[in-house]
Amino acid sequence: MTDKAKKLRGRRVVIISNRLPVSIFKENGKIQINPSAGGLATGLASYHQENEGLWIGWPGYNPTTDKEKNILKNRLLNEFNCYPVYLSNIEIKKYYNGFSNNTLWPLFHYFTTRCSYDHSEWEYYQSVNSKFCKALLETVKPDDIIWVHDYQLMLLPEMIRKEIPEATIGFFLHIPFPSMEVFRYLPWRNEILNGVLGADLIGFHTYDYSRHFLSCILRILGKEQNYGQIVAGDRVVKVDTFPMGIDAARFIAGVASEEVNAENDNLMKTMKENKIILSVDRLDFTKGIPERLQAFELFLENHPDWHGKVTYIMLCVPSRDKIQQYRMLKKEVDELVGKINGRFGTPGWSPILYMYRSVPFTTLIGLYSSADLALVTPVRDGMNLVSKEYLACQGQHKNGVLVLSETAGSAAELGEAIIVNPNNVNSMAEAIYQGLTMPEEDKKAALKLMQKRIKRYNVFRWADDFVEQLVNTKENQEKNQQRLLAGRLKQRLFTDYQQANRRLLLLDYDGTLVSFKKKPEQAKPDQELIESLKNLAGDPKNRVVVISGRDRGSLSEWLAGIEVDLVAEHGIWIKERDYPDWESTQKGNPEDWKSNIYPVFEVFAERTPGAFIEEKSFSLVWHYRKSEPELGSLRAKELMDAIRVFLNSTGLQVLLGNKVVEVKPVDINKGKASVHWLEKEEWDFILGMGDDWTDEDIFAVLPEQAWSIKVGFTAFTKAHYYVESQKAARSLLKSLAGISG
Ligand code: ADQ
Repeated sequence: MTDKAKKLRGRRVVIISNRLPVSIFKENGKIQINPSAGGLATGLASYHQENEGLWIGWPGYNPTTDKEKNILKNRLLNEFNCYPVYLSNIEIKKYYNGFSNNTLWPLFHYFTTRCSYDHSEWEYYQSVNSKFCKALLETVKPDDIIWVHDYQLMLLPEMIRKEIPEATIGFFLHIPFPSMEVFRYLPWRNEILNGVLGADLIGFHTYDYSRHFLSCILRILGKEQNYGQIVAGDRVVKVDTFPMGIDAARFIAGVASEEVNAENDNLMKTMKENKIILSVDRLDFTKGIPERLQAFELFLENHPDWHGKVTYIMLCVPSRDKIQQYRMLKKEVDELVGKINGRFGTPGWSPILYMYRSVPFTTLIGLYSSADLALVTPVRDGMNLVSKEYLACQGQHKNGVLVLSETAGSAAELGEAIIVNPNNVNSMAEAIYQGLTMPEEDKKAALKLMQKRIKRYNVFRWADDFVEQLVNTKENQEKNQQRLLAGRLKQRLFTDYQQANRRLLLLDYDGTLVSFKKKPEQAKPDQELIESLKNLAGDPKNRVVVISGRDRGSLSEWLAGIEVDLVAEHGIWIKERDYPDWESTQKGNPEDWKSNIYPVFEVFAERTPGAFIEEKSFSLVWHYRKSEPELGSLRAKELMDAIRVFLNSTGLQVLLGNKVVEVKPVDINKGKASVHWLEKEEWDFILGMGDDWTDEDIFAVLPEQAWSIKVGFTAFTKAHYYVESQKAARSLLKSLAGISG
């Protein structure tokens, strides 16, 4: 058994994408089904066959009767392991041409002025996503690994999660994920983000797209990330980068085939000695076709010695031609080609050979392998498989040069290409010249390096990597799930509590007993909390200690009249319930060091809108909860670096808390304060609960059998258990307060 097989343990991978990897057409009244030729389709289809999985999607063809629908469904299932989702004409219009291709596609490619924000199209997008969900539910098996693909189905992961909470779900986006500044234009941005967060693993082609997504999650949904991990309810969702590869071996083998050699011979006869420039794309405004034509025109203008010696073969696949903007682009491209051929062409030479159609695989690799230079210059492209396919086909007949746009995802991997800015027509024209005149040795060296990468990280490695990480993410989630204080575990806690006679409860305040507020002084306890604390503290078997970073004044005022013990400023001040006064655990005059640190805090507060300083008797706190989150955490790190210089041998420490930077004496922490109570008696029930990492010091000093509870999930904590939110922490206390005896 291979490592991969062991990991999957016979589990089926169910791929869901808008289109199935088949083309369907009617010939003499009979339906013909063929595998389709696109990059995603062929690459993933080989993977799909190897794993005997299932592929759910729209077959691109609408049978008119139920009988025909069923026949087609059975054939797709039996011959191709495919399961069709039939879409009506209005659904295709509104969900596919509309919301998918007229809103998400242009927005995600930074063409914000081309976006339409149409509410009825959004409604169809939702209903078609649920149609896909329904289709999945009809055929899914309990152990399946579900892999959702691309921008047409961004709501689907959340929909599946609602129906099958324990499902293993991956999501991969094939197009760019735009920066937050662009994504936030979308009126349904929250719904789209939450939709995707239903997955366990979310994959993008490049690090930049992952970074943009995480930034949107933080800025729009307010969810923090930790090494690409986001807490969504009781699940940790992982975001990572998986640059998609191609089935390189298939292209390499294809180039050597007799059929392709015959294609090459034919082409060479037509082209004579001419150098061949090639471009291959769907006719889409993201592919930069008019800009590329202008660059070629400029190249001919600047280098008349190349007239008659070079032919640009421009292969365009018809795409989305039901959309008006695509029809206009077609017209623009036709006119530009006509203009350039008219301006430079001679009776024996046409500078541009324009083919507007899809071609068979052998013709495609024939062109790839005989082109001296490929112009891959999209203005934006998620990855761009054409660049990789071209390189895979090179080296047998020619050592070709790749001119590649810096805004194609593949530019992150193919640094040895001639990298251009697709809007800079001058530099693209020069890149053409540079590529055509490059010494053979340089071409060979660049090609070798890029080919090595393409062969190694092929589409199988890509898919295996994704699925393996998805399974790992799920396994980690399940381990974490066992620590969630719910069900039987919670019941055991209640029983332990009930049976104990000497109970110690160590409770953090902000984020545990009350939720975070924009201003620290707004976090007063509400009536429900006061009741719970009164009940708990009023039980003679209990000792309840509220351990906080707050100042004495606030705690005394807010918790007045409740029989709790108090710890202020992380342990600088202690107030036992039977004594009227606070006691300091510190000696010395804090004013000496405060006067040095305060001005530094001030400078950082001025440079960070929303940040402010809180002064406590033995500590200084720099708050950034109200600041723009990314700027706030950047400044917090800078501030910590700046402060550390002052702290050498001062007996002070600087700590990063929940949206705060705090400077305080080194021997002060919540753990030390907890020991004061831990050593007081022989407790038979100990519970410590807190949300932030200063509470880790409490968890660290608790005995093994204690109930250490983290509020909110994090992958890194010393606590044995966790509750999912501050609300859950409150409800736990309320339940304990209700247990008598
Ligand atoms: P596309 O925008 O379609 O894909 P691309 O990655 O270049 O872009 O894939 C196009 C595929 O179509 C290639 O496999 C190519 O061989 C094939 N093709 C192009 N012209 C053809 C023709 N005339 N005849 C036959 N076949 C042709 C989207 C994203 C990309 C991302 C892919 C995969 O926009 O950024 O790389 O998905 O994730």
